[in-house]
Amino acid sequence: GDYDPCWLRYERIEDEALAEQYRKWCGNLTVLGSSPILESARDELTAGISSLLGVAPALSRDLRDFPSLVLTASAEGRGWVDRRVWEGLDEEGYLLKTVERGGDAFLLLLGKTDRGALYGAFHLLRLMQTRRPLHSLEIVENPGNRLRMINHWDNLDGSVERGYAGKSLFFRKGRIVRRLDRIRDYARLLASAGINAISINNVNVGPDECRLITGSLLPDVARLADVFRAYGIRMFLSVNFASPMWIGGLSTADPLDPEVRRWWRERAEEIYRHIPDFGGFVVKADSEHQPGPLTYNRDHAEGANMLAEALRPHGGLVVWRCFVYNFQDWRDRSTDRARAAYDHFKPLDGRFVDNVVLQVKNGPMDFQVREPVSPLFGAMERTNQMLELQITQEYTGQQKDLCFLVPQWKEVLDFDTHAAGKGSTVKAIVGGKVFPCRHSGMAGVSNVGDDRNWTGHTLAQANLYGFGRLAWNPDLSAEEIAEEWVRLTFGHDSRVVETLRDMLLESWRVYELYTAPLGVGWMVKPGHHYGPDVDGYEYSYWGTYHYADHRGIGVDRTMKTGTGFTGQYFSPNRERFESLETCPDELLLFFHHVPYTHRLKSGETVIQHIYNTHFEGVERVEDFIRRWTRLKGKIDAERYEHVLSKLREQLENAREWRDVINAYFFRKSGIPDEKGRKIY
Ligand code: BDP
Repeated sequence: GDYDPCWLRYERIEDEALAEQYRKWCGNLTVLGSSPILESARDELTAGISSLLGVAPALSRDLRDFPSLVLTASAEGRGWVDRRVWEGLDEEGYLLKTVERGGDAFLLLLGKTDRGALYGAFHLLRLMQTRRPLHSLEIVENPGNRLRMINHWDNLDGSVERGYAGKSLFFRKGRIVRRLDRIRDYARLLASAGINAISINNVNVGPDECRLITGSLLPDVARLADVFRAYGIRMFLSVNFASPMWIGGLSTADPLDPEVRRWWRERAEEIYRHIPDFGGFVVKADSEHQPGPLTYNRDHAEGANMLAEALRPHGGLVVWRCFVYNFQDWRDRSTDRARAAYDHFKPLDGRFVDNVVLQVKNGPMDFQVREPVSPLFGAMERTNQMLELQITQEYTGQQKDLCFLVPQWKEVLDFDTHAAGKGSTVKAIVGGKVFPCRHSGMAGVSNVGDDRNWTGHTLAQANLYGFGRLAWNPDLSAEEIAEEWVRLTFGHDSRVVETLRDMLLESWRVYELYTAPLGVGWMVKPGHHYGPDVDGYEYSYWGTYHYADHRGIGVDRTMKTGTGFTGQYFSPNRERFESLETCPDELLLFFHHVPYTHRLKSGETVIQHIYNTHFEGVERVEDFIRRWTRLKGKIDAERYEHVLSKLREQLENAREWRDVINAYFFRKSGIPDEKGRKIY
């Protein structure tokens, strides 16, 4: 197609000696078994190998044809591996192994199921793309999370809520797109990164989108589901809790009403007639004007369980979001939005049936550049939980500014909740390793659209890739993922690899430097959320205040004098955040209201820290531009110029942030910059 292949470029390997070694393993591909997923794997191997090595593998279905590469999930394949290894493979796991056979050897690519084989095929191609040796392989892989999901916020009219990369890939003018070739390439990209579930429509479900679960659109949804299925990806839909009223002609959506229950059961039956392996529903209920069970004096468990019962006979899941809070008056300090999810859901632990999974945003507020980890993780030991991350950069530069989010996500995943003692990290909890749970995993809000490069900023492709890789293996480091992505996407020139890898790894911190300071968040323009607005939400009802005055800034969320939010954490996190002495600098203003002269652990005062970081943030973006320009000629002109223009845009943005934030705090505090720099 006329769009970017992203990390599946499969550029010809120039090193002839290496290509020759690879060809030895890729000359004859034998596929044992057949299914749409195995066909996808075979096609990917064929295309990838042809493109990387310049020769197509000979295809066969017969072992007597002297295979060099065997792709299978069959019993025959099992015969070549140790029983314990086979039993250690999860449903989606796989093995890449060199098998000696009568003085000869071949490469076995064995999945526990066809899906495993597909992931194995992508792994093999990645080894070649990153120039790794293929001899004496013995690689065993299992996914670290069962659910590895992408949530789209796409609307039927083709727009994308918080989308920064063009229009929806799926929808146009109230219908589902007819041409599916690009969807197929999207499925390839997702599967190659390990994604196995997708919800295609916005969590804010309008009347139009309700039609997705009716006969008028289900046949088209089913066509999309077919494409994704061939890549091991299950289709989910977001539903509106009031659908029985909006499209069912009922006068209520009360989850305990028998008519309402019947209506949902019938919907489920019809959906499964079209999509036999339908994944289930994603639900945003009683949140930001979306309807929900609370209207009927029912709680979230009653609401979620009702939908779960309708899906249960078919094997479907309810992904119920915990992004729930009450709108608040800024004059009323008795409530705190950060507390809301925990206050709503923690008391319901144990009440959700086992095909409900609660989806919890990484932080207690809303995808800010810096937030503490949500205290809900690990707090509901008898409830399925999954983590929600925002790949789309709503609050982190909107795919104009460079912001590689994997380092942030790593901090979230590695955070120790202490829910069941030391080592109860978020990744262990959502990986289902701390408390027994049937469903768990990770979801990411998509950052793609129909732009030629999929993500607006070409370098934002790394966030999509990184999300998938982390969902597959949360133990990968940010460095590994960054370098891998650069090699796949921009090749192996060492200057390119090092520069780009380092820029990615630094970029989140740089973005943080020039935006809202020390975890206070939210100093963004209301509505679209790009660029600074110092008092943007300060006197509104969204519950996102910073409380800056002439003496100080920050939100007191302590148990002693504040909202008591710190009390939602397990010890010792609770004490660590509660105390000014031990609260980490970068989260100081999230937890404490302090004077501008308060000294950070770094030794700087808060006000001097604000000035310094904002000057530094701009300088770091200038430095990005310098480093990037040194890559001229080493990267194709189109992508080189594109990234350069994005970086220049970012510099404008960073300057605006610096000047507005510094001026605001200078005027509030009256304290001049120690270094005498110009503050407007
Ligand atoms: C916020 C977005 C809003 C979403 C909401 C959500 O601003 O557009 O609908 O999250 O997650 O970050 O439901």
